[in-house]
Amino acid sequence: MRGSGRLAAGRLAAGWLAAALTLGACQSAQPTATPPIMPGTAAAPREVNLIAKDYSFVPDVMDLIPGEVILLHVINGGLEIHEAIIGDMAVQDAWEVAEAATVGAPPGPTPAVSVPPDVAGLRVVVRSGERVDVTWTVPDTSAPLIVGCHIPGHWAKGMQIPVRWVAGTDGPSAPPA
Ligand SMILES: [Cu+2]
Repeated sequence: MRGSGRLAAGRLAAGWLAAALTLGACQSAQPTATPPIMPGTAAAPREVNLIAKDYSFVPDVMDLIPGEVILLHVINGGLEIHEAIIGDMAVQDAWEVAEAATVGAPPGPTPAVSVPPDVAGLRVVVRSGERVDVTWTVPDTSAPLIVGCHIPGHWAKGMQIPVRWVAGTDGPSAPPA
């Protein structure tokens, strides 16, 4: 009996391992489409989680609805300071250049780092282990936007993900078609 019990336990463990491997395979595949989401409003912002690690973002794409209001939670699960800058390529370039000037200064961005308002985008700086919450009105556009980190060297290490524009549902109050 004891022998067969061990065998059963072994099979169970193998099953869990296979399931874990399958999950791992799914996570490394292309980003999957999310189910329809309701756009956030000023009264009820939609919550969006973004995790910064050393040196990547999770998830690897940010789904946003043009014009909605979100409550963005940026969580730093890494050991280094990170930031999330949301904007187009001009915004990303501006911050990359501005923050490169901080190389050699004490760790982290200094208050002196800034860019012209028209290329500022949204910037959320988060220290290791911290979470910063920001309410933000998403631009009403379909132009390409990127989420990037420009702490010196981080962009080049892969801290950049695209915004994927999605169509929100009209919600339960939608008029009948
Ligand atoms: Cu970073």
